Amino acid sequence: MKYYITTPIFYPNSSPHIGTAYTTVAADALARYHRLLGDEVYFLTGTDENAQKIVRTAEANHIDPRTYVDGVVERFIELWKALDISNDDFIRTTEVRHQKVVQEIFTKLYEQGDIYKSEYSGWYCTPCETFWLENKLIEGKCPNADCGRDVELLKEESYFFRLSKYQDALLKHIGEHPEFIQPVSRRNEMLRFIEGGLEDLCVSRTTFQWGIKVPFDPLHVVYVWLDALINYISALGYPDGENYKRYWPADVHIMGKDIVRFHAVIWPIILMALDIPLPKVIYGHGWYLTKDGGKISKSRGNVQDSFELIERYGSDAIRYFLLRELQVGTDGTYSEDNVVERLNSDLANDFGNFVSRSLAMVVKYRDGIVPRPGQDGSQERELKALSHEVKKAVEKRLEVFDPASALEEIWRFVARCNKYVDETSPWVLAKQEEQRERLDTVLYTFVECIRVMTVLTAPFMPGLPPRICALLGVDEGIIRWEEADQWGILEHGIKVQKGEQLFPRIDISQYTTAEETKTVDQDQNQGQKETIEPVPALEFEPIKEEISIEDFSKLDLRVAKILSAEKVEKTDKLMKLEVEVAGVVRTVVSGIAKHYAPEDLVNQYVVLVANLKPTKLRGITSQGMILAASQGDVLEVLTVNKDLPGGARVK
Ligand code: ME8
Repeated sequence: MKYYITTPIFYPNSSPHIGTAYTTVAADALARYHRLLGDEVYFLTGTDENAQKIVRTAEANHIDPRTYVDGVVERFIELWKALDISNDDFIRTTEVRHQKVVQEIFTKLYEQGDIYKSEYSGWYCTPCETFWLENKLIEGKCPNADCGRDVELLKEESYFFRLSKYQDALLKHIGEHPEFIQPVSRRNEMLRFIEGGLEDLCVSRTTFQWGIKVPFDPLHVVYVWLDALINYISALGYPDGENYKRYWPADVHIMGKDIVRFHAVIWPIILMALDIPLPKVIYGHGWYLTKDGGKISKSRGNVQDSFELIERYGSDAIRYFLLRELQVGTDGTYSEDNVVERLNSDLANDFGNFVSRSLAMVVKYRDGIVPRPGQDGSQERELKALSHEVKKAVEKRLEVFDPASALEEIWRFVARCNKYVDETSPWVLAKQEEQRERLDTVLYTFVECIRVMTVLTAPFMPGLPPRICALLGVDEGIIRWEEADQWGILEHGIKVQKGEQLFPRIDISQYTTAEETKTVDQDQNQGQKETIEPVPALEFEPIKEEISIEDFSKLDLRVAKILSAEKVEKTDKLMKLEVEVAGVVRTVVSGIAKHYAPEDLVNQYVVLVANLKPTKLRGITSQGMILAASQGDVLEVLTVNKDLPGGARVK
């Protein structure tokens, strides 16, 4: 069986974050699961680069869009690598292979009359890259529930795509294929939306030139969504490529609920107009929200560095958290505390502990040699029956794209394994010679339980099979889905090792104190805390009261580029600065005028406290504060000399 699965192609207008990572990890788990089933899988992800917002962000950073996207795309590729994403291809919409297909399709649709030229007069939301009719706006702003930002009035000559012509055919398709849009809540939303009437869609822009040119009218660039959706077939080499013939139609397009509308309306209509089969499923998952309920998103700036998280907790733990926490059809809450909680309870206590306890007993009672088992008792029979039940349940859950429930099922088995250790009490059996065979059965069952757990979790935590196989002294060929619930797969006589904890428990407070007060046990001061020489108290301001890492993390420090500087009239201390940070220009009033001439500051990259409440100084609203070091009469503004753009985080 072939299985073609895709993620959205993400806008590289800033680095990927934990929300973007969710979709990609979910698609990866499904791709890995299907590979384990023996399916021929093609897994596609990539980046959507021809958007107006890319032009805007690049302009704000004073670099050309191409250089800008090249840098950010590199971050996406690195993150997917760090998260063990097993995509078969990565498509960039700035690649010629994609542009060629978009141009061919645009021309074909124009020639057959599905695209026509007219004039667009209406509104555009650049953050959402969406056209809006006046009557859809809410108080003059973008009506998208998660956006609500300013829209711009557009009046330009444009090409239009006849969505309206295909409305009935689309409704018919959705009616006949209840599985087409999932979960059902999204299907209902889409039905209501389409039944409300489809307007023809504006599919070209003339007010900027970044993008794919309309081949027969190069003043126009193709509207980013028409261009982006085509990636799912251009990457396969549509119309003649072998991969296209082999893998299309897609088995599932996975995405967040925000963009289901584009995939459930524009995309099927493009395909219908081209007379190409439609994808089998469009699946829209919920969002990861922060603790205070806001969506994690680039534009809200509430994004935590994913690389840091992976380094701290490991890719498997982050993958596990992301997949376990977002329940089907709802939104999930992301916070680092929640990650630690899941890691400690599910991974360290339940999974890791079972593996280390049981292997330690094989080492202790049988020198690490897995013994030949005797007859099963009722506990082994119960375990085996549960493994069949759980494997079936996982398959069912994954058929409906629900990794959270699949993991919940697997943890029923993990919990049963832990209970088995307590019930069988090998430490008691080990004291009774007549129980030798019973202990052999229990120890053998332990390692088989580890194998079952490893196969079942392999799609979700791909880092585990190599680690566990190394502990068991076997090759990764034992990771076979169809054998997950068969028993007696591992040969007796193999030699196992206890190894290190798979998931060491994390103590978040210890983690932060360890960072703050480094103990230097490795060198000659073994075990002693680093001591700081006391400093003459009078000369320096006393060090302030301790704060927690949480308090510190409330500060949003950013690199900011000084665009202009002028002294504030009638003061000798204040300087008015215009700084550029994350594509936005802000005014900051700073008490540095005695120490700098304005021309010394322009073009310097400084550190800005970006989330300080604005305040008025001499009638000027100051939006933040720049950092400077000072002692006595000396003051120096902190500057950043490496090539970092305005907007880069300082931590
Ligand atoms: O929309 N929780 O790109 P995009 C869960 N280029 N998922 C989240 C999330 C969150 N907080 N934030 C983002 C685009 N996502 C277009 C797609 S496809 C032909 C073109 C995920 O960079 C989720 O999958 O804005 C969402 O749909 C996607 O990122 C939006 O990514």
